[in-house]
Amino acid sequence: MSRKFCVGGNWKMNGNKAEIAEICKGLTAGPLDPNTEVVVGCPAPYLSYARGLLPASVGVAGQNCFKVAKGAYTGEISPAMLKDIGADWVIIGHSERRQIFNESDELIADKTAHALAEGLKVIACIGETLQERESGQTEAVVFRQTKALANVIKDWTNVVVAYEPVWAIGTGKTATPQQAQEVHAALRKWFTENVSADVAASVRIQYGGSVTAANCRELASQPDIDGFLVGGASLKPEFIQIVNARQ
Ligand code: G2H
Repeated sequence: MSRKFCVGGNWKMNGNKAEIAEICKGLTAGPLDPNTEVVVGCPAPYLSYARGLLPASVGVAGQNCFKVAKGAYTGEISPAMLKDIGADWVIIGHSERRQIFNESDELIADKTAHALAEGLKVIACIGETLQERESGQTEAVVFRQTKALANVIKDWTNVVVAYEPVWAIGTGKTATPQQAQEVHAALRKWFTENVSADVAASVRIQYGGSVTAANCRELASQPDIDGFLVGGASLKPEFIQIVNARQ
């Protein structure tokens, strides 16, 4: 089964109107590989602004959402609100949410279930810390995180999994293509054994963690890497080269 390559930009808490306009100008000029699905994760206050500046072919994602539709949850944003202002995706469970904001596997699963029920597509992030990798727990950790998602996801069509080893995030330390491929292949095997062969063959698994124009091609050539979630480099013109990594 062929999986459409999918590259997400995760701008994190960066940018202002002028800078976002510049990034959107670059994405509009492209050229972007038509065989790659492109999504940008924009800070919530600028989602509508970015949506207005980007071509329709580029999806716009929130970087977080809450697990219910509305109510007394000061500071939170619901999937319905994201949809209402033109976002079609949301990034959930990024390691910065897990580590800085103490989000648990269960909360991330609840958010994912609700976002999907509201009609958003989800980039669901998983990944091990350096300590977990060094103590040989990489698979156990990513399987546990994926299992929490699988407990609530009935239909994986609108889910992209982003494998982001925490030790490679924003550190300039990329996983080698072999290290990334090894975990992606293990995840696909986990899907075969715990969800279904169909989902294992069709679910897209992005790699994230210090992806750049310089390292994206070799990573993109790995059979189980179906795209990237890109932080720092998504704020720069080189993001276009990353989108086009398979060309
Ligand atoms: C990982 C990634 C984007 P960076 O957080 O999700 O960021 O590419 O800066 O490591």
